[in-house]
Amino acid sequence: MKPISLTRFLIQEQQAGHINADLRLLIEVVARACKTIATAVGKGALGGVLGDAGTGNVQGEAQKKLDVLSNEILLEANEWGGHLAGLASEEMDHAHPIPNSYPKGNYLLLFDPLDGSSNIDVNISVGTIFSVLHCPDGVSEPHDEHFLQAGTAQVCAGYTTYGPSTMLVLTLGRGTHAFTLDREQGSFMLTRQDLCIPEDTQEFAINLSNQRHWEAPMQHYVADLLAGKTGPRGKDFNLRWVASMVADVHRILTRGGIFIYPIDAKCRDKGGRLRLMYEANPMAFIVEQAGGAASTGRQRLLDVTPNGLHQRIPVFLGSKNEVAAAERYHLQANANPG
Ligand code: AFP
Repeated sequence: MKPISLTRFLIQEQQAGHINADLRLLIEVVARACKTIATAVGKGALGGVLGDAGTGNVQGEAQKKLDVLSNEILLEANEWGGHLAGLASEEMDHAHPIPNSYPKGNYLLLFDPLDGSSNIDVNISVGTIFSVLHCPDGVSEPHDEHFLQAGTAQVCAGYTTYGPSTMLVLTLGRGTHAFTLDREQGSFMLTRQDLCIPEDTQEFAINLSNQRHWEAPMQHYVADLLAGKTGPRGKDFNLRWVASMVADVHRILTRGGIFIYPIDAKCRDKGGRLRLMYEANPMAFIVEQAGGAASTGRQRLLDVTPNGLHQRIPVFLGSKNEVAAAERYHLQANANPG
């Protein structure tokens, strides 16, 4: 049977009363913007958009030209449609209100316009991550604080991965589904409905070069993974680390695994490496809706109450039994400190 398009999928969701017209429009607009980003990323050196932009973002990170371009593409696509009250991005210091010259809607859109951008110049998959919240009632000019809602408040989350194929992975709170871009038609087509992450895994994703900076429970947990079949876990594990969260999470959604970016001595004063609002929360929603789990190592990630738009957080996500195993090392350490 011919796969249905994203548009038809969203119309069916609206006809079933699961989403309204504004949310359908929002997702269509974001998907269209991601197609534009896919074209720019796909040009590589021919597009004159590789390399550094010569600017820095609020994170203190050097911006790639494609970071800036992707951010502009998402801003321009979403400002005028009347579905949003405001936007927030990894690449912008503060929330971006919808200009008064445009109609406003009731949704807040947060995004990392190009995650993994340090991989751009070496032609490794990168992606766009987005999250949708309700704008609080009575707020017409949303500021940073209006975005600070727990991950459980998300109405939609998704990412696009710009890899060998361009794929959009989406959850509306009723399962997680994958769409593949048909480059001839220019449409995202539903290629995987109700993704289901295997509960157990033998594959973990972590930047092992930080091992000496980890807290004791992390040292212990990973040492037991590396001990393999003859160690406490009784099975061998494989390691994969793309250093592009979208690529690592997409692999885990497809075949299982656990992705970890823990607190370590290098990032402790910042609260972690990955950002809560537009990286960890949308990915946690997507993973939970695919039967996986997402944790800070000590609590469910979606329950965290945000305290800053660019707040960072430790992330453990993927196969739920493996996330639970990693949590046990941390909870046992809490129970028996020292
Ligand atoms: P960039 O967007 O700066 O490449 O960072 C990517 C990322 O936020 C996430 O996608 C990766 O999992 C993680 O950082 C990689 O971090 P390390 O470079 O410290 O391994």
